[in-house]
Amino acid sequence: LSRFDWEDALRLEDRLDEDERMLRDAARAFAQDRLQPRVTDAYREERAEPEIFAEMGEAGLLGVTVPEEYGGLGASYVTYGLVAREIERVDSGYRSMMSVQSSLVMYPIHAYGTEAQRRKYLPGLAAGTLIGCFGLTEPDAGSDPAGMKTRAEKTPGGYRLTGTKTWISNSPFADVFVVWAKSEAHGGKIRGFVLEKGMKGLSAPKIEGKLSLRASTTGEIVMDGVEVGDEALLPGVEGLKGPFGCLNRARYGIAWGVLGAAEDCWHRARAYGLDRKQFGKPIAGTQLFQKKLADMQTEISLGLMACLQVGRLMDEARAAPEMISLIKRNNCGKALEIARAARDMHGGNGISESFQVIRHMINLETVNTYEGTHDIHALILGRAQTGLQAFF
Ligand code: TGC
Ligand code: FAD
Repeated sequence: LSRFDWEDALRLEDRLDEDERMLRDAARAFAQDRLQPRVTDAYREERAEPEIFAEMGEAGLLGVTVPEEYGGLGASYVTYGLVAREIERVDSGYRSMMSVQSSLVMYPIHAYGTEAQRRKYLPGLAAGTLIGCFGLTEPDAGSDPAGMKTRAEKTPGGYRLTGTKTWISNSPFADVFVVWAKSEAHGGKIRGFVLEKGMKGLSAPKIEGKLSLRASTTGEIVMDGVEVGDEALLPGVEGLKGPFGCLNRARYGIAWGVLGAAEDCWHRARAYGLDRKQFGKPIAGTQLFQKKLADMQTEISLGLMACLQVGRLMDEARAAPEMISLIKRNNCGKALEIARAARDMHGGNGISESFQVIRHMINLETVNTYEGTHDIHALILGRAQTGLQAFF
């Protein structure tokens, strides 16, 4: 039997290929060198940093799975997950910026768009010189996006869009808006449209006062009769499966990402416990402390292996959406528990920004909610095993 590596208990490393390890290492270096030094101030000041997109683009971290001819890396879904894990090791908000751009904006333009739309938007989005956002959620339609009110009316040469989207990552500084609306001309079916900053009737006010995910900027998308040409329609999909096709990819990335945040909390708690002495010995030498470390190690190790398995199936086009619900739900819930435990294990220091863990903890409250809440994913899994839907 070989040596046990406490940081990689089930030897995930052995299951990655050389390209995956190389791109993971590059993402880790970028995240630690470029993002970690600024996150504490950015979070405290709720600072918008759109320049991060160009930095991520330069590092090759946007559109990891998009083909190279459109500026992406043409890499595997496993690689995409590894990148998400490295970025979220620093902050869930930075991962959010990256995953919206990659999975919710570049993916639909590539998968559902025309060749002209791909050529127009994808290279800039991959470089981070264009910033994208994704508008599905509305004030009265969150968990139930089928209840959206945003509508697209047909005009002689295009469409007129009216409605409001809310809780939209990146929208206040976005250049490219992928929005979903019920289209009269398509029998009221949900269709995707690509809007651009500066269009008449389009605005994106910032949502102020967020106490979670403060390093990522969130806003509304207000469409007050925005007129677009026919070429703004994403022709390749109709119905809710359009936005859900994007969400499958983003949720998958989140399942990896939250374990990066959890690992950061675990490693910090372990280091703190080895250093901090009470009752004449390191607190890491107490049974309760070690049980918490063992629980963290176990959940993270199991969660990572599950992500790898789903990632491999995605790369073989054999993954089902319910698999993604299973890992998104479980990993978010476990990461939140781990962050809360790490906060506790730091004692009073645990509430200070300098020790980082409370920032992860508060961020993970958002991640547990967006892209389908913990309970909504339970209902997706419940429906899949009983055949009975329990949403209404
Ligand atoms: P339902 O009847 O289940 O399905 C309607 C149609 O959609 C298809 N479909 C899927 N297709 C692909 N992948 C999936 N995961 C799919 N899920 C459903 C389905 O086959 C059907 O197609 P068709 O052709 O038969 O019409 O629809 P429902 O209305 O009953 O859905 C219920 C529910 C709860 C599953 C769904 O609405 C849901 O998942 N709600 C959660 C909403 C959500 O996740 N919103 C996310 C907004 S974006 C976001 O949060 C970004 S944050 C990003 C960041 O900053 O990182
Ligand atoms: P609700 O749907 O009102 O849910 C409230 C509570 O009710 C939850 O606990 C939920 O689980 C529960 N609930 C709802 N329905 C049921 C049911 N049938 N049975 C049992 N319980 C139920 N959206 C976008 O489109 N694009 C983005 O870029 C984006 N970014 C976001 C960034 C942030 C920071 C946040 C906070 C949200 C973002 N969202 C985005 C929106 C996010 O997807 C929604 O907040 C999420 O889907 C939940 O919707 P809701 O907030 O309306 O809550």
